[in-house]
Amino acid sequence: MRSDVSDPMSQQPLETTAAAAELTAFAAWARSVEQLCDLIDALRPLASSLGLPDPSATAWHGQLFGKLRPQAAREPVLVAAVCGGTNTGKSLIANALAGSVISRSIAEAARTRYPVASLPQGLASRIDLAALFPGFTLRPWSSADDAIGSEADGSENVLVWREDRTGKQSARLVLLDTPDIDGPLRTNWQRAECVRNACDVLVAVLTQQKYNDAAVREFFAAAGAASKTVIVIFNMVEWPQQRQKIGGWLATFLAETGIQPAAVYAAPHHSGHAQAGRIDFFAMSECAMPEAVSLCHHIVDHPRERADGSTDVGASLSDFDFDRIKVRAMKGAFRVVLDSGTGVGAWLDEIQNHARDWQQAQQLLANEARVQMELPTAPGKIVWNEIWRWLEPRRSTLDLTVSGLYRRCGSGVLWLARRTGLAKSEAEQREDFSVNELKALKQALADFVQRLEDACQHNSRLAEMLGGVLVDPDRTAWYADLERRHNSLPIVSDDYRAFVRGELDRFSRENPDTVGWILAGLNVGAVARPAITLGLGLAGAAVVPAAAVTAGGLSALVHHVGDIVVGTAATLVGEGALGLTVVGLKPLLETLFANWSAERSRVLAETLHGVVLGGRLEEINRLAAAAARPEVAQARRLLFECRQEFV
Ligand SMILES: Nc1nc2c(ncn2[C@@H]2O[C@H](COP(=O)(O)OP(=O)(O)OP(=O)(O)O)[C@@H](O)[C@H]2O)c(=O)[nH]1
Ligand SMILES: [Mg+2]
Repeated sequence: MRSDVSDPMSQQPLETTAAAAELTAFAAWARSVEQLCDLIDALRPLASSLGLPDPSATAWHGQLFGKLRPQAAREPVLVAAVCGGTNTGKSLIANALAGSVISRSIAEAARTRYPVASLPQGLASRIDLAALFPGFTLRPWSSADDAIGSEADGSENVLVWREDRTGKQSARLVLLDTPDIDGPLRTNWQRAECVRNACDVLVAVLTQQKYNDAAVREFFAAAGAASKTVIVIFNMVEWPQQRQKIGGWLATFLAETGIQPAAVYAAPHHSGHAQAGRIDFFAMSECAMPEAVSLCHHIVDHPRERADGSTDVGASLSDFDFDRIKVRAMKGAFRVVLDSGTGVGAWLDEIQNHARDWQQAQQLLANEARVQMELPTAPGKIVWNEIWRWLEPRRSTLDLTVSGLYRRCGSGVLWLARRTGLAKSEAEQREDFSVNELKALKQALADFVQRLEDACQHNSRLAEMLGGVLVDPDRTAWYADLERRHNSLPIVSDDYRAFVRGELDRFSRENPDTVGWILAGLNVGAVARPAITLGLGLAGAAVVPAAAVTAGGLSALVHHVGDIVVGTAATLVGEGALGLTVVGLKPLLETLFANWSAERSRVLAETLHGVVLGGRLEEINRLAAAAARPEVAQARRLLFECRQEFV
């Protein structure tokens, strides 16, 4: 989506060239870039859980977060960085280009630890430097040793800056010295990479020894892929004896990196000059690249040649066609981000592919990891007590009469039943129920683990996640945990209470005269004996008992419960004597009992899963749902829109 960014470059109006107009157009994409970054940040933790490598090391991430986001809507300064292997003379060269010693050049390797930026005068107060160089802590320059740092320095990424004191630096040029890309300190490489990502122009410092090292090739290939403009300087050359060889070295370097340099220079090996901080550059006109040269036509048209034939490369930088180089680098960055094989889209593909693996794992668990469990007969009082609780405040005089009558009848029935061994006290019933339920649960646990093991055999993702849990587990601990959790389960939950109240409220509204019917059953033990399949709380298998209540799978159970409740009441109390009918009451009781069973089953299933799987089930669900995350679709839409414009 295009945004209406007000002209962010108004502080320094551009010439009305075609390239300048193109640069202004980038600002319109700043919002899309910002949104894309936010979406990627939101998806990163998920991608990491899916096992994807951290994207921050990828080329697209570097260009998106290190270049496009900071620069799309910002004043288009040209960022030029001196980069290369350790001890190749980068600092010496950066100082020469800046016309001043901004970064100490030292005989030992890997000594420059922090990038040092030379800014045009006035820029620091005009732009937000920290935003231009994300990931760095900005520190004003105090001496040429700032970049050396010390052993005591931590891993903080510092970028030292100062404004140009010569007054010669182009008003839109930011020039940087950078740490090495191949020395022993990895943090140096990373800092150099961050600067490389942000820059438009790279001054590649190569030596005979290092022009073809793997780390060097890799570093510059990324710059080539992102269409940065590259100036190659072969340093420490035996001059002019080795001049003929430079063409060969260069050809290898270019073939390996895909770079087309805008200019190529040789800097002769000269200890005396180097120690005095001086270095000379000789243009290798025989190595010029026709295509790239057009970006720097001034260099060719007006070479900044000195009397001795050397070139003032620092002054040449000011002659660059800034706008065209900037546009090229910005478009190059977009191309890296939008590349269908290696860009953001490929990362989203990976997320979705991994998520699909998890969907398969999820499906397998849903199909396989189910256990049958015979729940013991539930004491009817569990539900009746709830009904009674609801009735108590509503009892009218008439109700009280009826209630008293039935209570007496009921008590008589219970007394009889107990005497004949048919009924137990409520506490005894509950105790029996609890013991039997735990026994059934333990059996289900053993079955469940067996099924999980089988599932792991057929799915590597599951084996990865569950293997550690299932291999040689401390099963005694599981059983103890199961028992502990079971003990602490309330037999009637608050949710169920609320549900009963709601149902009874509804029922009494619709059947104001039938409250008395309920009383008929109060002292009669209603029995629920549900046979339950415990499935995992996964898509398609979620909460089997509850689903079954509505889908008819439990209809047998429901009728069973209803029949027992009502049938017992009729038989023991005497239907004819009391003149009661159970027609209206039956569906209500069915619902109340069936839902108690459904909820109980769900809670037991969750307990069982909790014991064996802990939070892994939620994790599997989360991973399987990754493909459908809205951020993925939104990111794809943004990529599509950008692709229309930039590819
Ligand atoms: N003889 C000679 N010495 C050079 C030349 N260029 C650089 N040096 C020396 O090489 C050493 C390293 O130079 P630096 O400019 O510090 O190199 P660097 O690439 O910045 O090194 P790190 O930042 O430590 O990776 C210094 O002692 C320089 O004086 C050259 O062309 N000839
Ligand atoms: Mg250095």
